[in-house]
Amino acid sequence: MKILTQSLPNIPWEDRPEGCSNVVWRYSKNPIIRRDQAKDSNSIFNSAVVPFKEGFAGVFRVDDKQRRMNIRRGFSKDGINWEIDDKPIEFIQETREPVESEYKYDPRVVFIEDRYWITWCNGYHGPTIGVGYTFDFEKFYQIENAFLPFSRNGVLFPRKINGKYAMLSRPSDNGHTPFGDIFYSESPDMVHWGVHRFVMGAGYTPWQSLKIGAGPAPIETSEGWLLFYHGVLLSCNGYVYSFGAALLDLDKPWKVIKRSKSYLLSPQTLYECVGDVPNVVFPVACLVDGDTGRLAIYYGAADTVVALAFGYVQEIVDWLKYEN
Ligand code: BMA
Repeated sequence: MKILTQSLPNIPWEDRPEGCSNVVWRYSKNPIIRRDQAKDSNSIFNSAVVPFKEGFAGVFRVDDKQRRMNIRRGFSKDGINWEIDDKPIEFIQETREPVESEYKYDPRVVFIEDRYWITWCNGYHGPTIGVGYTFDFEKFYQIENAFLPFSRNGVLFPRKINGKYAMLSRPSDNGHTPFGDIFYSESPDMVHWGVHRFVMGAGYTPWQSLKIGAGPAPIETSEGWLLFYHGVLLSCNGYVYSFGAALLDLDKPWKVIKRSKSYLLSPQTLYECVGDVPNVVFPVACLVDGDTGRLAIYYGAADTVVALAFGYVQEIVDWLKYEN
């Protein structure tokens, strides 16, 4: 199998602990970002990171002490210790008239061709998918929302597919949506989105029975796109967020080759089970080293902190195909 991603020798990493047979394992020093690590922050979670210059850059979901949801920039040398800005990102509007943004949350960042694209859940008469970009993490530009409300979990593929930008999304409602399936859409210009296709829906197995949503940008391998996605189960105490993986067809990513029957990670540690929203692991970013296949998955824990988990692309693909 080939992993069609750049090499990243400085990827954060910790070997699988002895005696652990899980395909994905947690970093022993989790959480890596505390809830109060930025000015006025109530919580920092569901945040996106990418390789940048000699280190890493990121866009962080920081809810402040008024409980306003917004996104801030951060930098890190090692991908583990982060400096996060005091204030939300101010976007320069690249639109005919400014796009309303009542709130911003759950960012994803992916490098495509010449710039870092950012998508997030944008408050525009309800949640929908906001889109912006930066070349240098100094100036940020916002373009039109990709979709009508209500939608969440807008996740771009890291390259054009059949000549078009490609995005996964999850149509929703204005509340704590009790349903949710993943769809695929394409665009010639990042503004006009269409050719919508159903990818996969809630159900299948119990951990993902209520709703599902795409996580980090899919990873290209010769076997297909490796997608991590969250799945939600409704218990007598409320929603429980776990995550698993799927393999999508390279040319027609709405065709699912394989899908997790079991979860890869479910809320089990104290920092995943105790916080503002208990029992949530929510992956939004993933670093990959194309040479070794090492993966560092960044996930929000209990809507309060950021944590890190590790794995190998090859092992996860094998697990999907043969074991799970
Ligand atoms: C979703 C989003 C996520 C959050 C999750 C669990 O609807 O709001 O940001 O992590 O719920 O509360």
